[in-house]
Amino acid sequence: MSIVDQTREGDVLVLTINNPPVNAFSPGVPEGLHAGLDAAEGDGGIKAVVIIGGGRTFIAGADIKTFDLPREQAPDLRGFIQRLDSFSKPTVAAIHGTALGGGLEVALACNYRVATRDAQMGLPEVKLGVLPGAGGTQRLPRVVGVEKALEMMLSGNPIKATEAKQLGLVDEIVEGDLREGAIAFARAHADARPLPRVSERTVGADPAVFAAAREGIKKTHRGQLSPSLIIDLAEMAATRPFAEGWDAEARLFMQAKDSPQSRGLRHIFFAEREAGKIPGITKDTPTTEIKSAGIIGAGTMGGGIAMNFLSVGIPVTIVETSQEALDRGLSVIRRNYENSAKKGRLSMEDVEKRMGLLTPTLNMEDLADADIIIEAVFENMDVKKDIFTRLDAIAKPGAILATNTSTLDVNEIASVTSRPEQVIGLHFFSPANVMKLLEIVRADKTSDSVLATSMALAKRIGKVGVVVGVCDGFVGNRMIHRYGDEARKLVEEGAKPEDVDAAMNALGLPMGPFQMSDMAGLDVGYLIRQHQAKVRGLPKPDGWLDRIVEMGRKGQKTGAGVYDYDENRRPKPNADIQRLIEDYRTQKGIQSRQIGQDEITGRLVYSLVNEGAQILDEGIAQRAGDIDVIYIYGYGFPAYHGGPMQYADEVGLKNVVADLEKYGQTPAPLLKRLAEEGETFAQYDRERAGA
Ligand code: 3H9
Repeated sequence: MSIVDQTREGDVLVLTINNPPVNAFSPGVPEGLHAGLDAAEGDGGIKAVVIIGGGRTFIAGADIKTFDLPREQAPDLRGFIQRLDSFSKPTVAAIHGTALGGGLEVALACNYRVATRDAQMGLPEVKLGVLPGAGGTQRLPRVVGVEKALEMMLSGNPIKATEAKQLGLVDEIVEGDLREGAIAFARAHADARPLPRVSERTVGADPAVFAAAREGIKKTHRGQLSPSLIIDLAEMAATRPFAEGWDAEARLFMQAKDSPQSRGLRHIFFAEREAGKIPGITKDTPTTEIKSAGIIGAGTMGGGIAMNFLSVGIPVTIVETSQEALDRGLSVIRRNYENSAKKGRLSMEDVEKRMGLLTPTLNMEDLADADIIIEAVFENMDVKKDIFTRLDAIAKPGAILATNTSTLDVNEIASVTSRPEQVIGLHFFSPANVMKLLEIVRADKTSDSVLATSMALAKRIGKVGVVVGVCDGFVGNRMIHRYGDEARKLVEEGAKPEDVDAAMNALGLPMGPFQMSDMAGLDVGYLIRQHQAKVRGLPKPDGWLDRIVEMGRKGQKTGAGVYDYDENRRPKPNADIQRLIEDYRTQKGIQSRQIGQDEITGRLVYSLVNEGAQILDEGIAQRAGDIDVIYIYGYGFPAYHGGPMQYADEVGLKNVVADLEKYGQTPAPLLKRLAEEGETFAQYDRERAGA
């Protein structure tokens, strides 16, 4: 089997691409396809050509791994598409699986497209910070209309073959064998002349469509480059000759591809997939099928966790200590589902189906049959130990015993059971039914099978699972504590809280540190600081933020925290708070100074990076990429910056170290070493993976 097989089926030449797993347009593919067209051209007996994917899919796009290669070494997708578009014999794309990006662009340059009913097609380039760069911006609008093409290219989401058929993007749905159907279709159109070519079509559009799209991306893609380039190119498709749009597309594709935003998004694409790989865990590691779940605690966390299971059809038994708490928990779950139904995301029938899978109980013994039990009660070691002692007696052999703790030592929790190998941390993020991150905490004795089952479970319930080790706060919260410390210090030194938040908003985070802590509740951090000081025998903390909490301002839940809140929960700075901060500085003898946005951004992000480097060095995180995935899916760090570690790579680790030192922070040894060696976190990850 070669990378592109040529098979003659009478008067039709079938070119089958064999480049597993997703038939990306890698080196060798264009050469193979050109050879196929040469063969078809040179053989008078061949009347038509079918292009089809071997394995599970048609072409899933350009090979993203080749994006950093010098242009002459990268596979020439555009060159092949240009030839395909002017080919003298009919060409048919036979699509199954997903025709994405360059894959759909190949199909659009064929004269005809046929597809299986379950195939999907789309132009997801925007998700990688680029744009369809092989004719997609010019051809798709000419086929499906400008408005639909913009919707597809700006969302990056694929459409189903049935919709594609209605839109004219697919000529025929093949019900039986795709290959045979495509050959029959090709034969039936072998003599059609002139050959239909999308590049020869024209399309018009109301200028208002582009204005609306430009307005729309301010909300959906704030601060991003490629969406606006996509709109410019769609406008060219509607107003300029094909050749002009095609040339402009090549130029703008390179501009987008070479941007830090695209590097950030590509980094995350691969980091997310790498995060699923754990040394020592293979396809052969045994896993258990999770057919039922038990959850202890029907509060905000427990309820949210339950919804993840119910939504994918896994029955849940939920335990509380009082009927009242149980009823309250159930009604919140129901209300959440009903709200989704009101928004049209779910039918009422689905709501009932999901609620029907939920069994409320006051009796922990009812968890005896559950395949996994997740404890989601408040953060108190004694309570958790008591629960795990009881669970050990109740749960069936082989059941996974998980804790949703965000700070406590999972080893200590596991130690009270007779089966610590079955114990794991599953740290969901609030709201647990929405946030995509799941920190999977591997304790000292957690078995490989429990770990592998938990990773598979994460995928099944639509989460991105990242394996972390045991330490205070694991990866995400341990880093966010350092970030919070730095944010408070910036205000101490002279910045206003709103300036600190504004800097993070400008970076693309939906919330800055104070907006976030007001939402989470200021008393949470306050209690942690008080507790830590007590444990270390230090005096009672008396920061400016502690003083705000002591005024009774605990954040949004009390209507006021660092900010005041109106009925729409919009934060507004408060003059009294500003005075409190100024008085605080005077009392402590701090000379206030102007702090610019760059300094704020740098100090906050580098505090994350510095702690991240330490976490990496301690082996709590497996890879810098894992940390980035955690920050994007758990903390709203913009994906187009690639996460804090990738951000630091872009800035240059030498510069990060210099800035940390300038602002009085001690760089972590690993960070310092990488900076001195001129390395990046990405290189560090690659070297450790042995690549
Ligand atoms: C483009 O086309 C630009 C052009 O317009 C212009 C050029 C001039 N390249 O996701 P999975 C790997 S931009 C290289 O786990 P699934 C992936 O890393 C491209 N590798 O499977 C993983 O590797 P590993 C536009 C790729 O079944 C393995 O394949 N296209 C590519 O859950 C399996 O992937 C896209 O953006 C690629 N294009 O989902 C499509 N795609 O096993 C991006 C995948 O070593 N891809 N890999 O970890 C996807 O959306 C999903 O992978 C897909 C399959 C839906 C196809």
